Amino acid sequence: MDLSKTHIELVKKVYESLESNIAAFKERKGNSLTLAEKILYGHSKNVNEISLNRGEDFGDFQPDRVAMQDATAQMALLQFMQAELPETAVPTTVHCDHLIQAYEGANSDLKVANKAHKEVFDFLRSASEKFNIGFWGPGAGIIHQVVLEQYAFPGGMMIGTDSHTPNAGGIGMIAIGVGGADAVDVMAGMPFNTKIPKLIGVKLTGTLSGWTAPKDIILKVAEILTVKGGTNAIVEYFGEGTKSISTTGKATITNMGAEIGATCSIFPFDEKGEDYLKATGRGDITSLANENMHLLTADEDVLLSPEDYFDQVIEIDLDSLEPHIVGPHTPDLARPVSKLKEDALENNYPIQISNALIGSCTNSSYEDIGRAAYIAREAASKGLKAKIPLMVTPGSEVTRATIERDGYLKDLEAIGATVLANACGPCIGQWKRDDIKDGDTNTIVSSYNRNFPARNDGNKATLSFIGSPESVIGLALGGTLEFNFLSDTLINEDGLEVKLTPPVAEELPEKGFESTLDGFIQPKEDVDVDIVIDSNSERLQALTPFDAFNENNYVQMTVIMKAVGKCTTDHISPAGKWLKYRGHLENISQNLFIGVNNAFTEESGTGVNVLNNEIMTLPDLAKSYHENNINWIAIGDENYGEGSSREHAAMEPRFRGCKVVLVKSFARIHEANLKKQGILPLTFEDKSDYEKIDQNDKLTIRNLENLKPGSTVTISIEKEDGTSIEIETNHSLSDEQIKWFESGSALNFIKSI
Ligand code: MIC
Ligand code: SF4
Repeated sequence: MDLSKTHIELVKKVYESLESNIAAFKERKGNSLTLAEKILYGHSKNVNEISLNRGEDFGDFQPDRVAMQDATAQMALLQFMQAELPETAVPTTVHCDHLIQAYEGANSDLKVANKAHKEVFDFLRSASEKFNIGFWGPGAGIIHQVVLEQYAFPGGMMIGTDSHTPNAGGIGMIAIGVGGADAVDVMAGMPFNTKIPKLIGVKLTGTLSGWTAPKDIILKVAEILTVKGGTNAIVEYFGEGTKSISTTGKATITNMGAEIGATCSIFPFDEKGEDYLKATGRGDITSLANENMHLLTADEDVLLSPEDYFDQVIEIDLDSLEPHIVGPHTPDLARPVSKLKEDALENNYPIQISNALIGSCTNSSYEDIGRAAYIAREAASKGLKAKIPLMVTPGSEVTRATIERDGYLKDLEAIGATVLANACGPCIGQWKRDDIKDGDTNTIVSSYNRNFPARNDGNKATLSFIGSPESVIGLALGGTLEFNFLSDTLINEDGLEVKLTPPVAEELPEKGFESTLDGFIQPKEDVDVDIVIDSNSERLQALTPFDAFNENNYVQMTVIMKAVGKCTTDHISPAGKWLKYRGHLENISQNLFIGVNNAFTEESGTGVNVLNNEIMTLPDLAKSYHENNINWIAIGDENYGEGSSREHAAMEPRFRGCKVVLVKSFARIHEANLKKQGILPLTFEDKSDYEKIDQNDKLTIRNLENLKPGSTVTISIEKEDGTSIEIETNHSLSDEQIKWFESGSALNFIKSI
């Protein structure tokens, strides 16, 4: 079967089962349904038994597709190989996008990447061939754009080993970011088990206009809900305002739902969706979707009295929404562009911008680049150029070829832009900068989605701000955070004062998209492929199963570190130069906790070795404890593990002897990843107990063999002076997840049944 697209037969089957499941669920609930409920419960494994207890219980779901990107697919496929199955149970794709480093521009950067990562790309290609997985090679595009263009369909459900998988929610799909082990379950034919999400409704009124873009909607939502406000919830958008937003604009919004911790976000299917499906060569799905609109939109009552159906409702008026700029260091630190200057001066942010970047999986659509190109064209005609380096990362080869054909790339190049490969590049630290040294404080602006410290260039002193592509181009022309492109003027090359006008561009290409499958490899049928992993490889390492539960491991655990404040997966296992080791657990463990601010030491990424009181880097400390068979526990603050889906942030501590992670609160994907790998994730019953844990304490948990869903876990803390105290903690393991814990990992459990 052709694996380059979703086949109409699959969509038909999905609509048939949605029809009967939704009817059954409606009867059980005895009430109208939101769109999220329809698609989510419509995909439940057993609609008659699934719990109605949102935000508390776990449920089993059956996704229609799986997608993986190169940096997470390696570990996922290494785990899938252990299941010894001939092929994946549901259609699956692999996308090579994260490993390509941005330096000189698309062509030469791709050549360098193909050489540097040959071993990994070969592994991914042969594993894809063996397990009948569609393979998108380097240069074909960023996973979420390719998925939106080729595979996403309204009413479908997919999981992807990347936190921005919810991008596909823009066309009405429930698309959830997961760790590799969750993907392995589904590829092995098992259900996807997750906490049944709560429902947040976002009502959009008015219409977007002028400089304001879809990005500004999600930046506003992030400001309102904060980085943890969406945890274990689906965000459903509704209201008149949704109708004026293009499908790719909607995808920008659902993509960045990851930044508020949402399980996923979704928009109803509408005319914009139809246009998009047609433009991307999927008119057949449009007709089918139109016949099934009742499955792809919320019930009328929900729109009339949303408060009765959602756990929380917020409202945003698009008529009065201003462009926003967020950052630095967190995506929920927002202000309208008119306040940027004042805020920057007040906080001493470097006013001069060093680089501007547009594109990424979040904002690289035809419309985004079209609006950016409009501003560039106007600027060039008025004698202006970008004052600072400007980089563009297109999201897919289909879009890149189209924007090239339609002259948009030329417009951007004319004001000084460099076009990079169709890949993540600087969004994930794959950016070789020659213009600054490590430690140099500087400001950058991008249209990406994440801005945690060190994320883009590995330099913690870089202050990264995020805005829409149009805002970024505006700032690139002004060159400083002081420039308000809405109202200020610029002096052009002839010394004249000029002003920019609001951008206008087509949502979709009038001449259609360039149709190209460049970089896609269809697995050959009936070919027996051997996957070879060189035992001396630095990049790939076969996995060995983790040990099963042993109660003695939870006695007198040493505290390796106590994270203070934000501790994202970029703090626990950064990407950038470490992406190279994503297929080699031992080598990548050398980055464990390297960005963590530890309460017990001054310099981030360091800890005190209890064996000799020496201060060492946390990865070295973890290694030393591992070699000395010391069981350890890590302590964390709020929203621990925010950000990426990378399961390395759970596998590395597990590999190095971590038994428990105890925090004030968890981000969803990271907590799930810890459970999958056999680490016990616990939260403080009383958050102030966090203060009671000191460097030299020894923590003991007894009776874990009697762990039950909902039971509390008592930890006794033995202090250095011989006294001890007890604290209560909570776990969220379900019956099934307790079995994973007892087996040592979810994978060990699957293999045992
Ligand atoms: C990210 O945006 O942080 C990433 C890199 O895409 C990650 C995945 C990874 O770490 O490989 C994500 O979002 O899940
Ligand atoms: Fe790639 Fe950045 Fe998108 Fe992650 S957020 S998938 S790194 S472009």
